[in-house]
Amino acid sequence: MTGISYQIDATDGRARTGQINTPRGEIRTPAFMPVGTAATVKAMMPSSVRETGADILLGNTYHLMLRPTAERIASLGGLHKFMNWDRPILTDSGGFQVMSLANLRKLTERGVTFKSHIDGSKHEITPERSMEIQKLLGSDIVMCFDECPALPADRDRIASSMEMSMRWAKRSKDAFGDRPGHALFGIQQGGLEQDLRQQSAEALREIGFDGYAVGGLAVGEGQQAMFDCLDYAPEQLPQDKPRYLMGVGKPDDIVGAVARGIDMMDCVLPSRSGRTGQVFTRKGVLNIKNARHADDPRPLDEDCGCPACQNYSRAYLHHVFRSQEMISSMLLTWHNLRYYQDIMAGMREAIAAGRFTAWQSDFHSNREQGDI
Ligand code: PRF
Ligand code: ZN
Repeated sequence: MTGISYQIDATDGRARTGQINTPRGEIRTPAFMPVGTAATVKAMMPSSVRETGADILLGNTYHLMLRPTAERIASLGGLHKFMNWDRPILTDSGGFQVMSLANLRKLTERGVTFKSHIDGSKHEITPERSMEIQKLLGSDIVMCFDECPALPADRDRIASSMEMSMRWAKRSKDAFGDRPGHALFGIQQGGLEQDLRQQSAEALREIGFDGYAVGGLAVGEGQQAMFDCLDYAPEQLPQDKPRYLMGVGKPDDIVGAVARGIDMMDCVLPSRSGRTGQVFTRKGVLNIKNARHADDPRPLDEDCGCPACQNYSRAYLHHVFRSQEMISSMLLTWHNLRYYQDIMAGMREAIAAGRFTAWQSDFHSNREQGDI
């Protein structure tokens, strides 16, 4: 029915490795999806994003419907052609971005109305309209239209929000219909309440999806609370379908999530940090703006194969960052995305070999050495 299949090749503890097969190519899991909000992964050519090891990008309904509009992208041949990325694209459904970015938001059973953060114009997204927009974009993996409160929030608020998101999930599925070659993912909500997460998982299973996201985390609860939730949430979802943790996270969040049964993630952190001078390395985080890098001939990370590390010193990267040269964003983003993809590749390999526990110990001990 979907033309998209998921196959688990190996498991190690609760961690899994496998692949999602789509007509636009395979997605090796666990997968990290770079964020291409405005039809670009900022500061990167699509070919470079591919060179970092990405199999799939994330795009955003909210941003693209406002500018340049989904209809314009459709008339130009769809998002893949528009941005020159021919591999899979997953699109988020818009509700989460409306709640974090838009003005004068009004949430009703029907959907959400809001004013654009760009020009103040008025818009509405309903589950039906979100499915229509994601279809116009030509998204390969479509997300249900959902909603969630920032944490901490009252249990009553979390429960009623989850229940509405489950009604919206049904409307999303009905509006999505049958689209061979395209997948629709449900999104579990329920905050940090185990019973609400269970109810949400049951509602989604009943409707039936091609994959399942854990939503409503990384919204202010902190890493330990998120991990406590991930100790049960993924196992409430079907075993034989991909599980996607939305909007996560830092490198250690990603490793902890994979250890708890998550197969896909996305986050702006590696790309956004690349533009603010924050660099992720095997030994931890450094800020290239810091004066201590001004005379340093070493690469960012001795073990990284990216163009920033192969061809440039920390001193050069410090200089171009301080001079606000565009190549600074380009090189630092490339490095951070490559580092994230190297983590994913390392985890896939370790899970397949049954040595994921040892891999995690190495990952953490490398980062504790200090003196980056
Ligand atoms: N729902 C949707 N998108 C999201 C989230 C969610 O809960 C999150 C939560 N971390 C990030 N992006 N639709
Ligand atoms: Zn590098």
